[in-house]
Amino acid sequence: MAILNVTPDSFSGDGLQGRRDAALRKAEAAIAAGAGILDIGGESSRPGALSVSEQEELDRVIPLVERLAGGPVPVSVDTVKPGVMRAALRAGASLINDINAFAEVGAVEAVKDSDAALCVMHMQGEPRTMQSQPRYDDVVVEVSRHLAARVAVLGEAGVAPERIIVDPGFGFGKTLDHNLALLRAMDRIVALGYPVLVGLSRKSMIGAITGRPVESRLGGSVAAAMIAVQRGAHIVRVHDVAETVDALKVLDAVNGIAC
Ligand code: 7PM
Repeated sequence: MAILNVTPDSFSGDGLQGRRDAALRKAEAAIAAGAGILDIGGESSRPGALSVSEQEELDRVIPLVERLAGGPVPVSVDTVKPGVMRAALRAGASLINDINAFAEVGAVEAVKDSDAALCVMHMQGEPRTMQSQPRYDDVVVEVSRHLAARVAVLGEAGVAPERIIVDPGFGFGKTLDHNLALLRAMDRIVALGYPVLVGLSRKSMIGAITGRPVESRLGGSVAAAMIAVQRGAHIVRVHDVAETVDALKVLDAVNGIAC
């Protein structure tokens, strides 16, 4: 899954249309590099980030979804807003990726009657404050329970289990130790019985381990993606598609899986 952010901090200068054009070129490059899903996001979920208005997020994201849906790879939209979910589905999105696990009022309603896949992610707290003092008695148990509870809410609303993807939410209200515990226990997230998506690419845990700034975390990120897949993750959300695809081809070759 290739990350395509359409936020002012992700592309420098030249306004909304320039950012959309840059994102479109990036999407084409990601597809050529072997991405299987494009994940389009219009709101930065960086810890401490300010939220954007619904109209601004729609303006950033929907034209891109319209351009890319129906193309060679499915389009995912990374949003917590029910209005953006509805518009994304109308524009042809195949997956809604909600870091808030469809907990916003109206989010379940917005997605339940579509046939899109739904990614349910674990987060402790909210993006603005989640990294201040994350605390768990047992991070693996608590993340698993929370994911199962959110999946149950979707099921009660009539969402077929085949539509669900779960994500432990690396870095979302978690210390390095919490993130490492979750990566070590990937089999227990997999045991929930749904495809597992993980986002480790360039995250601060990679910085904490390697001592490198965000622009120098390629090697650490590829290693983390490999480990997650080897331990059973199905989808890796990454910035560096070509390098990650190469690494996973090596893994598949060793494991005897043709690709
Ligand atoms: C700044 C800090 C900007 C962190 C962006 C982020 C995930 C996600 C994100 C994830 C799923 C990033 C995050 N992370 N969606 N959206 N899983 N499903 O590093 O881990 O891209 S935003």
